[in-house]
Amino acid sequence: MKLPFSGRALAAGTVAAALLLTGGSIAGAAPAPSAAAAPDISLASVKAHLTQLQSIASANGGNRAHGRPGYKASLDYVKAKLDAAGYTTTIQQFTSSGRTGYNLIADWPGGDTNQVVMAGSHLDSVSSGPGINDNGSGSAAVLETALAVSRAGHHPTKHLRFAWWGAEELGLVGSRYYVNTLSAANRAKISGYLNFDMIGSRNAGYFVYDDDPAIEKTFKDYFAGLGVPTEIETEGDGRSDHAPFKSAGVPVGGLFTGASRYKTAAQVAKWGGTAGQAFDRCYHSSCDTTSNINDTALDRNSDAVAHAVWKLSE
Ligand code: DTR
Ligand code: CA
Ligand code: ZN
Ligand code: ZN
Repeated sequence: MKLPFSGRALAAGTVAAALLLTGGSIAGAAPAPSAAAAPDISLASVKAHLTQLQSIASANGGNRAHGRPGYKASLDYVKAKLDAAGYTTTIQQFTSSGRTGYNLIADWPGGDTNQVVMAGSHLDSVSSGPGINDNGSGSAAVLETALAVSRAGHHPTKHLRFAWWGAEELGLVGSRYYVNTLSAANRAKISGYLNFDMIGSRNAGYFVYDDDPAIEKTFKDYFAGLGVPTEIETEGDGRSDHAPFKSAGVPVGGLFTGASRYKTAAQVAKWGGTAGQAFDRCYHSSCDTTSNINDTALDRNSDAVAHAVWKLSE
């Protein structure tokens, strides 16, 4: 039976309550939820990661694609930051299209490992460009959120796990490999998976995945608090790394600022920008560089990533 995010927490809680009633002891009983709010995620820090990813692409044939030196250099950059911040990192290796691919998994020590909240993004680009919006933006926001958890010495009730996927552009290969190689028991421990793929599009829209209701509400409430209207994400089913988790019955959600579809006049009225133009006109192109980022969208979405990680793991 597929439980929604809120239901999984409740189920875990119910078991805990049952044990208490029977006098059973629960090692690590969940403390009262912390009211701590997520810190502001610095746009400058997120953009500093994008500058590094741009430099990596420039030094490696102009891309960070699966199986190319730029991808592994990107992974090594992210891993070094996380290792220095106290994460337990794991590199998962796989093969796709005859080339070696890598996922990076980073566990934050502590929390109830029977309730794992995951946040992830694909780190690979297409071979035609550096992939700064697609998907340096999601990767940098997830990285900076993970670093903020460490800087804050934050220890939520649930266990936090962050992931950077390989070979998404070849068909969700890395995330599918991760989900398919999880045991059923470990898969059932994942309370929810949050996906961030393209969250800084120049002609940005603010789209929230309409999958798990509790996760969707967390994002929509956050943007409502900013006075930013959102729309549900309609083109994404099966088109990014949340799909393998959803197929496995894990509650999923995420954010998206748009790719090659055109922004409408009605959307311009909500969000500004340019009607009749793609949300990201450098989608899968060589011009997807650090100049292809909307700072306001990247900042708002980075803060939304942190808000959801704090809120859904408390
Ligand atoms: N498949 C992603 C871009 C993408 C296109 N539509 C959606 C919807 C939701 C998330 C991502 C996407 C890529 O090219 O990496
Ligand atoms: Ca911010
Ligand atoms: Zn892409
Ligand atoms: Zn992408």
